[in-house]
Amino acid sequence: MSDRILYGYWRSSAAYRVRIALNLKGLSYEQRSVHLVKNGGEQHSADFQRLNPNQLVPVLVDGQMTLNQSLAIVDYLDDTYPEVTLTPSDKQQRYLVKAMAQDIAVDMHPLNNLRVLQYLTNTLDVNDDQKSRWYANWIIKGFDALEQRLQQTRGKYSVGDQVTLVDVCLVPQVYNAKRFNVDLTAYPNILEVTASLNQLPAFADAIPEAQPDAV
Ligand SMILES: N[C@@H](CCC(=O)N[C@@H](CS)C(=O)NCC(=O)O)C(=O)O
Repeated sequence: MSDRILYGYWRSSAAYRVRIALNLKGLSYEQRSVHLVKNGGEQHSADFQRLNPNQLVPVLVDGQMTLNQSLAIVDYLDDTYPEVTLTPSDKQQRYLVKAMAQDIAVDMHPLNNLRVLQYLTNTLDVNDDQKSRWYANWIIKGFDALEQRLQQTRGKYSVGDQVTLVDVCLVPQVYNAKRFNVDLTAYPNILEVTASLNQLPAFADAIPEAQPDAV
């Protein structure tokens, strides 16, 4: 038992980010699964809404602290457990890392979130082909820009040779894109960086299929 609890779901990319960050820092945690589809979605249950009224995973409970929003959680972990930090101390690098992470987590990911896709299908009557085009559109817009930027910033990883918050956001986004069959051949930098990251145990242990609630 750990007094650190991560409420998440194996296929949630935002929870995947937090798993990577916890693993990189060597912090143990108990996982509690919030099934995003079963029974209309457990994220909508009264119990879960007490933890996060926004009805989204992840939520991290760490002692007295209960936090949602994966980027805020990683920030909190960096402040609280600074032995391994995911934002560089150099000011210019630090804000570059934050901006690139937000390019993925703020500008790309929410457009393809489950509730957005469900709204397209269930309320707007969008068909499967249109939904796939919607999905791919936002991946391509985001990855076109990221691919360009990586030409300037990358080393072994997204920004130089240290693992940063950008990497924590990138790997789950690439996982999602592959899951939805988006063609990524135009993004050699993204694919190379992701391949290097996935060799690290902290990333390998966080993959969705390795989680206890994976089906
Ligand atoms: N900005 C939030 C996003 C959280 C989020 O979108 N979580 C998704 C899974 S990746 C979710 O819970 N979706 C449930 C739904 O759409 O109903 C974060 O970074 O934590």
